[in-house]
Parts: sequence; C-alpha cells; structure tokens
Amino acid sequence: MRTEGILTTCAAVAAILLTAALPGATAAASRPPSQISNVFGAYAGEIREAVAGPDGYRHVDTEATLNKLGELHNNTFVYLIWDAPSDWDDLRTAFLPAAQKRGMDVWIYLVPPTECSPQRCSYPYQTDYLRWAQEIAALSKRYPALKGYAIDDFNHNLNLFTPEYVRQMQDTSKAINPRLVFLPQVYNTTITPEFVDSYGPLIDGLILAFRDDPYRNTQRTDTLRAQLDAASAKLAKYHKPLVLMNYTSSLSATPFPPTPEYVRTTTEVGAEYVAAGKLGGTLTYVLPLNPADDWNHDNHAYHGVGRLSLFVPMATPTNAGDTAGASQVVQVDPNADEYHITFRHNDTYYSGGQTAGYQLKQLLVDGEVVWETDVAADAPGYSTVDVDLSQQLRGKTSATLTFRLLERAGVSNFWVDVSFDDIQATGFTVANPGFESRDTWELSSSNHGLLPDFDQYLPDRAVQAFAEVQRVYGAQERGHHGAAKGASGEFGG
Ligand SMILES: [Ca+2]
Ligand SMILES: [Ca+2]
Repeated sequence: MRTEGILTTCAAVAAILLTAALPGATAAASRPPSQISNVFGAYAGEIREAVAGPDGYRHVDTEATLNKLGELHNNTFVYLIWDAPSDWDDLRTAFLPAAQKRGMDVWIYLVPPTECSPQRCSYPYQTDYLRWAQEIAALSKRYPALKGYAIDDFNHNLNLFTPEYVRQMQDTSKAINPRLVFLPQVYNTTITPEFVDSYGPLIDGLILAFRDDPYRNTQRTDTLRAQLDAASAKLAKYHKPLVLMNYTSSLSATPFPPTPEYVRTTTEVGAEYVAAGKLGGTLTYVLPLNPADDWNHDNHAYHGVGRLSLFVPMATPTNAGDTAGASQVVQVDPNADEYHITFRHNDTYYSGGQTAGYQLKQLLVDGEVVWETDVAADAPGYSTVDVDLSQQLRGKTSATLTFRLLERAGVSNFWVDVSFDDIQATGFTVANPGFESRDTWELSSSNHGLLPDFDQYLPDRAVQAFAEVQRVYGAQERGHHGAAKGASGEFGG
C-alpha cells in the first residue's frame, strides 16, 4: 500500500514536470537518482584478518580495509557477501558502522543461485532474495550509508529473477526504505532492448561488467566507449543510470590479469563518463587491497618474465583458417654453416569435448609452415623444439619469422592460451627472442576473437593497479571538491 502511495506521488510530480516541459526541465527529469551518481567505487577485494577467528572464519579487517579505501579516494564500497558465512555479521556489526563514520557509502553485493553451493553462498539468507531485500532495507534505515545492493551474474539467473520476482523485491525493500537502490550486474550482450523493456521500469540502475564481450577478455579496451554509449542510451529510456565495473584483477579463463595500462585506461574512461554525467558510477572489480590476494597472478614465461600469448577466449566462435601471431624480419648470415631455431611452446586449453584437430601451434618462415603441432597432441607444460631451417634460409640475408595459432577448424567454445618463449637462433639473429618486452615483434590476427599479446609478469601488478585507480579517483575527488566549492554561492544554504 505504501509503495502505491509513493508511485502515485511520483506520477503526480512527473505530470507537473510535463506541463512545464522546458528543455531544462527535461534534462533535470532525466538525471539519474542522486543515490547513483558520482560513484567512484570498489567492489570486493577487502582485506581479511590473517588468522581465522574462533568460529574458523577469516573475518573482514574493517580498519585495514577502510584505511586502504581511504587512500584510494574511494567513495562507495561494494561489499561482497560470499567468501565466508560471517560476512553479513561482519558488515552489520563492524564494517558498515565504521564506513558510515568515515563518510563512505556502502552497497551490498549478493551472489545468484548459479554461484551458490552448500559450501559457499550469500549467507545467511542465501537465495531468498525477498528476505534479502527486507533485511538490507531494514539495515539501511539504521545506517543511511547503506545506499544500495546488487546481484552478480543476474542475466544467468533470469529463471528466478523474473520481472515479477524483481517487482516483489523492489516492493519489499522500498516499502521499508524508498531510497535504497537495486542494481543487477550484467554483461554487455544481455543489454538488449527486450531486456531493458522488461527490467528497466523495475530496477534502479544496471552494473555493466566490461570484458569486451562477446570476446571475453581483459586485454582489449577499444570497445569500452561504444559499449557504454549503447547501454546507457538504452537505459535512458527509463531514466536509469549505468554503472561500469572494470576488471582490475584476473577474470577466470583468461591468460593473465589486467595490466596496469588496462586498469588505467578503463578507470580513466569510467571516470570521464561519470564526470560527464553519462554514467552513474565506476567500480573496480576486485582491486586487491592486500596485494598478496592478487589471484591467478603467476609468471607464465619459460624464461625471464615475458612470453608471447596467443589467446582464443571462452565461448568465442572462430572460423577455419583464422590465425593470430607475432612476426619479425630476421637478419640472416648468408654464409653460415648451419641454420637452426630452438624455442619453447606451451598451451592451456579447455574445450569441454573433442580437442584434437582444431587449434594448431605453428612456426612459419617467409610464409611457409616449417613446424606445427596440435594443442591436444603434446604433454602439459613447456616443450622444446629444434627445427633445421637450412632449406629456408641458406643464401638469404633476411627472412620473416612468424609464430602463430591456426584454427584448422572453427570452434564455438574452446578457449586456449598458447605460449611461445626463449628462441635461440643459429645462422641468423632474432631481436627480443625471449619476449621480455613489446619490441620488434609485430602482432596480427585475422579475427577480433583471437588475441595475440605479450604477457609480461609484474610481481607488483596489484600495487601498480591500485596506484592507477588511486590517481584517477584522487583527481576526480579534487575536481569534485573544487567544483562544489565553486558552486557554493549558487546552492549555498
Ligand atoms: Ca598441449
Ligand atoms: Ca621470456
């Protein structure tokens, strides 16, 4: 009943705005709700106590986490309830009161049924999201710093999260606290006009986890602006803001975690869009506040810290004949006694079915295949190959060397990460033979779904990623304070 009353009031306000339909009024009406604007936030990555408590759980270290978030210039922390069954109590009794005291906003992040097992779920209410809506709203009345909540991988769980169920969630929470916002987290391919028409009127905003979909990776950023523009344009129909979530640590089934440059670019674009009012906020995805928590962060090189990585992402269709590789023109001694190449290769893959006959590792000299092997044909780990190139190189002064991945047959869902490293040449000279930098080699691919790249292991990657976000968030905080000060005459009192 109370909700209906609120809706009626909103409709009345909208009617007044429509009768006074001036360009200024339209712009004001389409502005996102104030709860979802200027959000420069971090999702998860909290610091936990080093030792488990008497209950056996590693509790959230509130002070350490809030100190680090303060250094980051973070204004909203998105608190994940999943890692330990004590997370909800840690939030209620310690983290939320302390965050509020520091002036930091908090959103709660729940996992959907697809991420629940008997061992791990959002405890204590698990997949009863109506109960969650009620409990979170009640908590937000006690602690106004609690502004909203979100559900992960919402689009993979639409059999539960029907529009009717979401309506019930919203009715439940807004009857208790009308200002509490709910934002499902989705991926780019989900944000169709049909999805937006079904859920746009019900939700308060949407979190887009950017991963260059449909080419699931954290290496390319050139599609970010277009995806943000398209998604926010669709949501604008319902005056609902979009929030970016950018990967700042490893996404599963990808070759390596986001580089500091990737973190810098995606955070800068997010901040730029927030400042321009085109996004409600930007959130880091699991920026490890404790660098020791930087998961899936290993040196994948055979030697040194660099390797060539040729990657086909999960659920990415390819065509027969597609290739991705790295080439360079090498200097050949035309009078050498012998011509040999030695190198190391490796691959990690998952196909879920038949594995042979699809993806091949190859070496080419002047366009001629001189060595190849199927990714399914060799033992796990790096292998060493020695190829006699006398026939190809004798009498030449230069030649083009190419290491590549060939799609012998097209795949629909067969992610693979191929490595090449540690080249040793006899009779010719290879520059940057250990892929220890991005120099000399020219990367190419015939299809956007194949990603050739240099994987450079950085022991302090998490520290560098933190510094990149800190710089961007710090700059916006200074700008925001400056703007607020400048505007104080206009809005004073
Ligand atoms: Ca293999
Ligand atoms: Ca190397």
